[in-house]
Amino acid sequence: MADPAELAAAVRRGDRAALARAITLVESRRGGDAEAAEALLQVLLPHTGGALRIGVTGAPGVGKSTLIEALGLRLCRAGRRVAVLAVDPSSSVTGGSILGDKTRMVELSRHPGAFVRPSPGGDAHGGVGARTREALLLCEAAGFDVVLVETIGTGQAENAVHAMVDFCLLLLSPAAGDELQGIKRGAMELADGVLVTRADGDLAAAAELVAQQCRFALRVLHGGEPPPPVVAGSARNGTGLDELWRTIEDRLQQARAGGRLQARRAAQAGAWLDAIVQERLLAGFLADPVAAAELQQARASVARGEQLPGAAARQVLARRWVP
Ligand SMILES: Nc1nc2c(ncn2[C@@H]2O[C@H](COP(=O)(O)OP(=O)(O)OP(=O)(O)O)[C@@H](O)[C@H]2O)c(=O)[nH]1
Ligand SMILES: [Mg+2]
Repeated sequence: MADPAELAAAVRRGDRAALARAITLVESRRGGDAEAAEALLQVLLPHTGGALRIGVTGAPGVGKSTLIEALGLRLCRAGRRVAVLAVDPSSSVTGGSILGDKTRMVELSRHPGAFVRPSPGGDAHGGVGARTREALLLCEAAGFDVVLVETIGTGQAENAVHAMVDFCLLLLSPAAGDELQGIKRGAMELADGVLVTRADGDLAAAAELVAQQCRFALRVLHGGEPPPPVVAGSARNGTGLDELWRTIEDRLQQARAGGRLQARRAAQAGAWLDAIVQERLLAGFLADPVAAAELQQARASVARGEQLPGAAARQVLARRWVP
């Protein structure tokens, strides 16, 4: 592996192979790579922050990849540089180098203005990759001005992606019929905007109807606040995609002008720090064999009903300042 300064310089030049290597480095779990990854990110940090960070969520099969490819191509043709971080649930099996379904985003992947990167879908990370945040920063350092993050459509995906993007776009399909009743309130609450897909062919009218219902639901949900925008569109024939993008850009422009974008990113960085501290405290604790054994005993005692969890936890923790 090249030294961090060299790799950083290559990433900054927009060298795709270097960017891919850099992402592989931050995703690596090999001993020693963590330090190299940290050094790399530290060097590149001043060059990050320049992209519009957009998360795309929605139920499995709703059309996230299709939308990202269609929207990404439009943006590339308009001269933007677009990076896509897609969590590929199958790549933890295949080794993380190819998209599970190779037919997806093929055209976008070939566009010189685009970079498409599938990442292993870590199961513990709520529908985004374990290192998606780091990958996002690397894409920014490489000069991409739009980064699209596709999640696995799982229950936790909205939370996880919301914690790292400027704008969380929720996709709804009119095909599901009672879609609005079925969609979790949490997903709606976290959405910064909604696209009702498949507004083409037979479903065009249904999509408009779902969009109207959705606008109403969001107005109620957000009380007096301006509700997130809802657009009906089609990734297949491109209807509504220009409107969708204009809306997203307008919102982000307003958020920037009002200081909300900077505040959101600052809060995200703080929460990211907290999550790492918690993760490392726990890992440090469990790596201590004595602590792990005591925890095991405490668990048995609690299971037998001899102790309350609160008291047992206090005992386990009392004898050590967790590193
Ligand atoms: N008619 C129509 N079909 C669409 C549209 N968008 C997606 N589809 C179809 O819906 C199917 C699923 O699309 P994907 O883009 O793979 O959905 P996804 O949300 O990325 O799926 P997962 O990543 O597996 O959760 C594909 O067969 C698409 O062709 C659309 O706007 N109109
Ligand atoms: Mg997909």
